[in-house]
Amino acid sequence: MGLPGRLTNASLFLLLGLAFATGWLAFELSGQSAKAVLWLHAAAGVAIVLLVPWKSLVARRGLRRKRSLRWASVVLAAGIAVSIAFGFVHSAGHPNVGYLTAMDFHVGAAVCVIPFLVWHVIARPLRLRSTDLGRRNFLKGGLVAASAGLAVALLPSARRAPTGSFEAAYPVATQWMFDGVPQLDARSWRLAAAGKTWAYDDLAGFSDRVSAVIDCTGGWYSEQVWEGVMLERLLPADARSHSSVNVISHTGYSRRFAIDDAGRLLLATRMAGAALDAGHGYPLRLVVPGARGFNWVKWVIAITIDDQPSWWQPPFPLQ
Ligand SMILES: Nc1nc2c(c(=O)[nH]1)N[C@H]1C(S)=C(S)[C@@H](COP(=O)(O)O)O[C@H]1N2
Ligand SMILES: [Mo]
Repeated sequence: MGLPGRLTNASLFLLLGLAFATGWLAFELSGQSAKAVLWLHAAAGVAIVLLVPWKSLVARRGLRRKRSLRWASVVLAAGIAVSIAFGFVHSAGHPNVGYLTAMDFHVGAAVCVIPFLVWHVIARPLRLRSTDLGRRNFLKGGLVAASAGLAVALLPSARRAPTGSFEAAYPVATQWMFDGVPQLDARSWRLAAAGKTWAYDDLAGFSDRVSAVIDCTGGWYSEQVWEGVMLERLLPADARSHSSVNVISHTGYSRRFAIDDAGRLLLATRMAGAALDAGHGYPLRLVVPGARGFNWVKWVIAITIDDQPSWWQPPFPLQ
């Protein structure tokens, strides 16, 4: 069963685009809404693997032509191979590889190949012809897509959380990227919330309780009982006339939320009945039921409300 090289190339390009788009989107989603997106993501990965025999014919022909920058094509192929391999490692149930997680390698390699992929399609443009899109090739494409979709059902990750995360014993501390763990002293710590200042003991006196799953994009989740004060209680009565609420960490890390979502945000001083420890955000951390871990700002020191739209922030934290 042959596929024309041109069609193989165009399909791979589309599949890589799909894998990138669904990968990033899945990082923003949690719970059931992530499921379909991750299914597509995994199926795109499997389909790329299924196309390797055809692509290797194309690539062998290309390499023989000794064009300039051949090494860049090799780096691109190797990067994609590493990313996909660690995607399978994660889905097969091996969260950690040395100090890093399989997800670190999976995402890291994918991000590194972006410039190489852009270069590749500029230097070796796709040349699809209308004759490539005949009925037989559509059937072959459908067969690849169906096999990929079925293969995903066989992956162990299909039987985990909808995000593919493992249920984990709660790790010591997980950072998005570069934040350190500040050692804060609750006696001098203050929370500035929309014009009012709160001391730790004021907040520790509340006992609003929420059971919620923290699901980190690194690939683990844990359900815990969080206790503290519903954020809305600290806002002025007219808060709802504003658009968004910004929750800011001692480290400068911050996340913004629509004011209509403020009602489900909890500022926690305790987890599982005990005061938070430094790694988990002591003295105060945000709990955002239904949202990925990177929204759960730790070491909160300030809360502001304003009229900027809630999406007025980088889609992912930058630190
Ligand atoms: N200030 C700050 N808050 C943060 C982070 C960070 O790097 N800095 N990482 C986030 C990420 S990615 C996750 S998954 C959770 C992890 O919380 P934990 O360390 O209590 O498990 O904290 C979030 N809050
Ligand atoms: Mo995370």
